[in-house]
Amino acid sequence: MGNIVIKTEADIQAMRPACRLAAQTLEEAGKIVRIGLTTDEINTFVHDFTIAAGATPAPLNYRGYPKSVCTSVNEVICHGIPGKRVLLDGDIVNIDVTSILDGWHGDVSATFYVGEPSQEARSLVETTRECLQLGIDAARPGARLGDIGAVIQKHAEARGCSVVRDFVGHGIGRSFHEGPQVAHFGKHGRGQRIVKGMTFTIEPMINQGKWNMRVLSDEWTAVTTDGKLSAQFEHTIAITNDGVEILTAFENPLVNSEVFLKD
Ligand code: EYF
Ligand code: CO
Repeated sequence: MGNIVIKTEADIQAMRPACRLAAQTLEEAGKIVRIGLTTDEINTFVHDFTIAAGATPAPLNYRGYPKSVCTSVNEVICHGIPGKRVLLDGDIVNIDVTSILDGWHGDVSATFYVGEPSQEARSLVETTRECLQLGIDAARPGARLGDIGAVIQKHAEARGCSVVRDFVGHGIGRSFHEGPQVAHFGKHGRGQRIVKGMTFTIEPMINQGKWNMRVLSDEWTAVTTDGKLSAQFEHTIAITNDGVEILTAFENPLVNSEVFLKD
């Protein structure tokens, strides 16, 4: 995954537009989620929106990945490839956007409801949203990466869910993936010390059932082995003097995600 690159204030300032664009793209993509949409239509939307902003979709051709966004439906944990899959009432879909703007990356994802979710789906998605927020709250100078994993794991398991082991958050900046690796499980006081100037993602993948995964024959799509639901949320953050800045913060509530709870 590469070395940890500590960013200066000027670097973080330069990263902000890429992160803002990724967040805006995800906000807009969430608005088009509806019963009957194909995941390929999400890909087209994200691709065109990104290009229109003068940016590049980082996933496209990244290590051979064939599309501009990942769309992970129901039992798909991550790296779902957009295609002919039609979204159905009750599905959940994670949209994972990474934009490159002026040489800097911003990486953000959220899970959206399609139509009316089951109680189980809603419980998993809200637990996962909470896991990300708890992880962000644990990130500050002087803390350790294990503190982030520990709070996420504790919350997920208290809700009867499990934490995916095979994929981690990552440092990000001029590269899509750099150090450190940010596990979403672990122990308080363990792992690397968090310092000012680190920029990394936290992107917990939380399963309704067991954490085990397998990769489909397309060699990209990671699914739960037990066929149960998986959800994910992600932000890119920067470690500041006394805490954290969410570089991919949303300007508005996410339509078809948290706004659902206000109904
Ligand atoms: C075995 C890819 C490479 N990898 C990571 C390439 O961090 C991400 N999202 O938050 C992320 C997104 C994508 C990604 C999109 C494509 N890839 C996928 C699966 C396996 C692999 O290398
Ligand atoms: Co990521």
